[in-house]
Amino acid sequence: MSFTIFGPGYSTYVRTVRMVLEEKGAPYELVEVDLLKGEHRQPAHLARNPFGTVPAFDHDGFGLYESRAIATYLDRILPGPRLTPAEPKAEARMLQIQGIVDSYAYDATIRTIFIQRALVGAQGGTVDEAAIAAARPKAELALAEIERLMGEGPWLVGAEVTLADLWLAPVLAYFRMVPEGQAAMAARPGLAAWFERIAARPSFAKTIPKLG
Ligand SMILES: N[C@@H](CCC(=O)N[C@@H](CS)C(=O)NCC(=O)O)C(=O)O
Repeated sequence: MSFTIFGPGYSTYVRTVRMVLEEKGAPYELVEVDLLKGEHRQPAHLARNPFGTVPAFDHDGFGLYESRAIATYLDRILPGPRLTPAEPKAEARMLQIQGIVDSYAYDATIRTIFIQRALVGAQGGTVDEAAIAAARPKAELALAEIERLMGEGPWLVGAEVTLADLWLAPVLAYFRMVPEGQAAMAARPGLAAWFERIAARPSFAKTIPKLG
């Protein structure tokens, strides 16, 4: 079996799919598609994914895009610990947290706050403080909800690591690098403790992006 992920190692969603493969102990190839150079809008990548997002994925000629589809497929076909709970309520909780990350947390924490502070600001551009101010309560609500839903833990959906953990970890890894993320995490000790646990897993350590 040959798995290929197309996208940059610094993308949060690419990292999530890589973490799935690392949790399963499956080898894969990462083919760089650099967003900063606009390679995701070039014909070669649009042929894999006409929406121009990353990751795209290939398994022995079976092409896929959309991280949930890729991760669920890998979880189904690969041996190793299941990353989707069998119990219906736990599975629903996992899907709910994936939905919160996709629909609310990612836009506020990464697309707005992290990109403004860590990319625009760091490169001497004019930081859009109004956009950050508008995104901040949305980011905080998303994290508060995930912490509430997590309950006792130790993982986001109970006793085992699931796709929900792999959805949130790369997002918080970046958000913690900017002051708004540090403040949000300081206010959420349950989530901060969860982050230390997920960051201690080999799947996290093996996928740390090379920045700069
Ligand atoms: N719905 C997509 C979202 C993926 C996504 O937003 N990826 C970001 C990088 S982390 C991206 O491709 N950004 C470039 C763009 O939107 O033009 C998925 O689940 O795979």
